[in-house]
Amino acid sequence: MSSNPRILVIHGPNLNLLGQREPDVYGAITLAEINADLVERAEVMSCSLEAFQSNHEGELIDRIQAAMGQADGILINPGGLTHSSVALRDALAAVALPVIEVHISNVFARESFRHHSYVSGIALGVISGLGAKGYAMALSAMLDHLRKE
Ligand code: CA2
Repeated sequence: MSSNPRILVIHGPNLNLLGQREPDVYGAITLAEINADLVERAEVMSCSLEAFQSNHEGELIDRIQAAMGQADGILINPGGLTHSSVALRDALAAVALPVIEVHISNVFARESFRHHSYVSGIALGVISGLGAKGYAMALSAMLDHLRKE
């Protein structure tokens, strides 16, 4: 593994609304602020980081496929597709990159339909319920993983 890993951060449907709706569940931070914080951290930790958000399952799958050979690890908050998308899981499995799944809210403290994730079974790990800080934790864990490979 190169000492300057390339990290792709994927945000699924509706996460563009962060900071604008439901601050009691998802906090007041915007997606742009989360991404800017991650880019800053990536610079400090000598890696490159690109973030992508889409409300469309097919666009997310296209972006994941394009990461083959272009990224070393993926951090993903699949949003509601976590609980419904076999196709997203298949795309992540196909690119065979290490994946860390992030959820801002604690999905296990919410409705039972949020307790199952199609992604967790192919993920290196899952962070749920620690707010937007979970993304920074996931970045740090991914870099530890890649640098030990
Ligand atoms: O807690 C998370 O990060 C979730 O992935 C968020 C998803 C939800 O379906 C998952 O069960 C848990 C929802 C994303 C919607 O994000 C919004 C953000 C602000 C306002 C409204 C929705």
